[in-house]
Parts: sequence; C-alpha cells; structure tokens
Amino acid sequence: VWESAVIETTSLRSRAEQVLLGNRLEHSTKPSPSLYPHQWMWDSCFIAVGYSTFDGALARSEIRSLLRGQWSNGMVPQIIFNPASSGYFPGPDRWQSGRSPYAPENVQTSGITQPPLLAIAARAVIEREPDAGIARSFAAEVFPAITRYHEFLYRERDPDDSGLVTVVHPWESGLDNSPPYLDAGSRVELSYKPEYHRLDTAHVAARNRPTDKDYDLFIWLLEQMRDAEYDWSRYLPEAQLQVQDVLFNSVLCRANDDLAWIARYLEESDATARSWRDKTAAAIINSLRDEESGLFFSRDRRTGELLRQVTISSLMPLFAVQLEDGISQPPVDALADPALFDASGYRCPTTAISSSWFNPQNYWLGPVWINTNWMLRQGLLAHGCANQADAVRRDSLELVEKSGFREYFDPITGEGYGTDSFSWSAALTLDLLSVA
Ligand code: 2M8
Repeated sequence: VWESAVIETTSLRSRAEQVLLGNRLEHSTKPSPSLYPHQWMWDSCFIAVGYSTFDGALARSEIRSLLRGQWSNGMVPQIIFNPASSGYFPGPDRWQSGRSPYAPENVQTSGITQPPLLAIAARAVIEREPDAGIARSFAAEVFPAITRYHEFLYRERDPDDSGLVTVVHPWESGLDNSPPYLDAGSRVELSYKPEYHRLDTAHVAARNRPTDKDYDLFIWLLEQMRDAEYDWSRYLPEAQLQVQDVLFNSVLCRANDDLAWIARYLEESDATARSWRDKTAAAIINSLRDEESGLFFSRDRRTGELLRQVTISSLMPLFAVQLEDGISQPPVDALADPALFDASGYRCPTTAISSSWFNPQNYWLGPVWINTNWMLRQGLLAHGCANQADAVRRDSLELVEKSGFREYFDPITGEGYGTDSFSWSAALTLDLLSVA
C-alpha cells in the first residue's frame, strides 16, 4: 500500500508538471489550452508557485511576463493578450486599453486588475530558489514594481482612504458570478443591451458557465469603463458597481505582509507595506465583519450595505492576517456546518449550500476550486487548525486524482467541470504535494 501511494504521488506530480508545460506560451503560461488562451493575472501567480516546486526559471518568467504588462500608473492587468491566440471574448479590440495614456505601448492588455497575489507568489518563488544570488536579484527586480502596484490600488481604488480597495467589475474579483456580484449587479441599470457573441460556451457547457444576463452586465460595465478611458477618478464617482470585496482585500492584506517580508529580505524598510497591511486588516475586521454571524461579507460601496451572501469569501480573512480566537472561530465553524460548507462530499464549496444561488455544477455558485482551497488551507494552518487544513489538502488532491486537473469540481460527487488541463489546478497540486 505504501509503495503504491508513493507511485501515485509521483505520477500525479509529473502529470501536473506536464499540464503546465503543455500550456506554455512564449513568455508565460495560459490558464488552459483553448478556453483561456492568454495570460491571466492571478492564474499566473498560482502558476508561478507551482513552477517554483520544479523550475525556478519558469516561475520567475511567469511573474516577469505579468510585469511586462504593468501600466505606468502601477496597475497590473487581469489579462495580457497573446497576439498569436484568438478565440477568446472579449479580446483587445473590445477592451481598447490604448484609450488610457497609462497602458503599455507594445503589450495588449485588458483595463482592469485581479486579486493582487503578486507579492505572495514572488515571496514563494524567492524562498524556494536555492541560488541566493538569483533569488536576491529577482527580489530586487520585482520589489519596486509590486510596491507601485499596491500604491496604485490604494491611490486609485480607495478614494475614502478606508483601507479597503474597491473592485469595479465582477472579473476583478476573480469569482465572476459569485452571489454578492449577482446581488450588486441586479441594481445596475444597463442603458442599452450590449452587442457581442460569446465564445466560452463553444468550449464548456452553458449550464456550467455564467448566464447571458451575467455577460450583458460584464460587457456593459466594460464599455462604461472603456468610455471613461480607464480613468478611475473620472469613472468611480458615477460607477454603478463598486464593491469593497472581502476576498480581494484579504489577498491584498496578506500580500502586504509578503511585500514587507521581501523588503526585509532586501534589507530595505518594510514600514509602508506593514502600515498598509495593518490598515487593511483593521478595516476588514471593523467594516466587513457581520456581528451576528461572525462571518465576513463584501460591502456595496454605493449603498453602504453588506452583501450578506455566504460564500467562500466569507472565510478568506483567515488567509489575510492573524485573527484573534473569537474572530477566527465562526469562519472555522462554518466549514463543519452542513447548512453552510459541509456538503458531506468534498471541501470546500464556493457558495454556501443553503444559499438560494447554490448550484454544485455552475462555476463560482458552488463547485470546489483548488485555488480557494489552497488559500483556505493556509488560513486554517495559521489559526492552529491543522486537522481541518489537512482535510482541505486531502480533498483537493483526491479531486484531481479522481477527476483530473479540471477547472472546478462538484462538492458532492467530485465530478469535474469546466476546462480540462487547467493550469492552477495543476500548479497548486504541485504546491500541496510539496508541503506534505
Ligand atoms: C475566469 O474568468 C474569466 C474572465 O476573467 C472568464 O470567465 O472568461 C475566472 O475563473 C477567473 O478567476 C480566472 O482568472 C479566469 C482564467 O482562469 O477565468
């Protein structure tokens, strides 16, 4: 039994490496062979973590390629388009990022960002690099760029100086059709019906993807931002969708901690990164925590109300920062609650089972995703919950072993959905295998 377990692990590892190498483009790695044929920001951060387990040079090039797309105002874009790929909508012609004076000239990108995992990925890549000279020069190269990215987020996206960054498009949240965005989105009044032709449903069954109504919202919002030339001081005062997102800000909080680590590693001051971290941590606890349930929710910046939909994001402050016992307990307890996240199958559904939106087969409305499990596991470990963390790790590995490196998985049956050969499922499998 022991021997076969070792062989299984070895083969899982080599299959995961093959997925990443198979999805390589010239400078970076695409999330999947055909559904997502460009470079995505948070995908590449997870991918870099995966590469760091077996090829530091590829890990560094993944992050460098993201920074090639950085705008002169500091924004790191959600998508860096690969000129040789077509078949994804919306492409560069719809985004027209060149309307902004800050967009790079020789690289085509989208006009928004994604959960800011760069510092988290960069730290992992630096820590795993055996050659101290290489690690140090990479740290010195990326530190100023990542600092400028965080400066952008606080300067352009936190006009109230609240410590919480505002997300302006469901695609920025990474959890595109998650219930809080369906809620906030239902209040957006589309002034016209946008014209477009979806390409995603040519690759994946429509029942596993966002609806046409969701896409109307996504494209209409894109066109509003484009018309404002991606100038956030002009766009934000009128923007109909503005969310102080709990997952995005939790990632930012943790990224500040890792940015502070990189600063100390380079023997530079970590004061700015630490003060950002402390401010965002306090704001998450004081402004995004629901007193009654003890869970966390994103806040609709337009109405001022919490978007009280229980999703995986409600637990993400565990990943952000060290919480006091009384504050960490409700999210930890929610994991074992059959009405919330215990589906008697695989941990951890992305939308609570009792939610009226819960759908175990549709995208971010219920399936298990390996990236949210990866963050949750770290958050649980940081809060002394080793058994729960191990259970999340085990379930993640069981899912990819049983169903392959699919994009997402049914939390009850374990069946895989969405694209196959999905890069971050493979990359984070490599990381989870390496921390055993
Ligand atoms: C999904 O989002 C893209 C738009 O960014 C799409 O549906 O076309 C999300 O799961 C997102 O989190 C992810 O980064 C992206 C690529 O894997 O796909």
